[in-house]
Amino acid sequence: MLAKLGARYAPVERCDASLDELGIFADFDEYSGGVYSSTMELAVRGKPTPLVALRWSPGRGVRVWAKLEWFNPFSLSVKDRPALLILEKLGVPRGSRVYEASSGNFAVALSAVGAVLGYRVRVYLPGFAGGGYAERVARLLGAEVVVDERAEFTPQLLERLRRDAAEDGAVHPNQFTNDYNFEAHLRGTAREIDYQRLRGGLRLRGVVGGVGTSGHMAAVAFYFKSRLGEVDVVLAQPARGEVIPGIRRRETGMLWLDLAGVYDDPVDVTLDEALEVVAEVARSDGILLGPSGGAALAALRKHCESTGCMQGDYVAVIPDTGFKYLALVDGRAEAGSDG
Ligand code: E1U
Repeated sequence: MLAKLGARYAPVERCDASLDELGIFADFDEYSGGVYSSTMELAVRGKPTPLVALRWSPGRGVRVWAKLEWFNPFSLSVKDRPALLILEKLGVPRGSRVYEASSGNFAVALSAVGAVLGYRVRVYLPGFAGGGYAERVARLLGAEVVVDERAEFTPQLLERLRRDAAEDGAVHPNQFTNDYNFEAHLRGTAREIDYQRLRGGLRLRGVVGGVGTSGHMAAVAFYFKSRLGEVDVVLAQPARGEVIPGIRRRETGMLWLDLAGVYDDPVDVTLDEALEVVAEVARSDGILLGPSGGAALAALRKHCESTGCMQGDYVAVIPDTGFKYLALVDGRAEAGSDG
């Protein structure tokens, strides 16, 4: 260490070597970008989010690449993309009221963009999201939060939201039916994966993810079916009676899966199965996926075991980080390791 600092004799009181001589500038050009004039610019232009090969694998010959969507700066999730595009296209004037239903991440993304653009945001969350990261972060961002304990999944909040929005003259972006949700992922998430697979020399065999509104996985499936023809699309949904934050069962209503030519039902995954994979990946790769990311990989493993996977590369979209769900992730992972 002392030699690296240019020391001829120890102890060193002063380092005579210049930064140049220390080789600090040797690989200065490896940075590209990284400077943004505002958080909005970072959210729009700070792309692509990383695609990283995992040591974790569902079986021999299958390599999984994780697209880490928690690198989006506002909601630390895949939901920055639709929130930004939808609000841009709506062109809502400053000071307007904006109401939206969400299971968590879209609420945070909208609250963050609303804080920057000067909207009065109100978000409606279903019971299971109450007290979690979304309620607390959205409030910190200045949004009003309504938690409806009776709602088991997000679309059940829409009737009340529409009534309130009509009374208050609020704008309702409606992530569930707004096609800019799908488009944000077609132009963003899917195109980035395409660029990254070409850069990384991937033999892309399949794409994997969970479904809520279906915006991101319908776009990714549509993109790669159009571009490559033969590609496995493996989707995860919670098994009946299970709650996995951010994803829900197909029959609760999703607009874009048919459009994307995805007719097979998603693979059923329990919360325990999802969290088991979260714990496995934490120990194999040192990163903590959110439960829906764990569900996506659990669905891939089931798919490989039942239908068989092609040899080659699968890209899994990981919507957010397990750091948001520590009580959930920690409790189950601990239980798993004890048993
Ligand atoms: O339709 P929901 O309410 O189940 O989810 C919508 C959305 C939200 O309001 O934040 N969340 C989607 C989501 C997510 O937060 C996580 C952690 N994983 C997966 C998804 C599914 O993404 P989508 O593109 O299908 O909405």
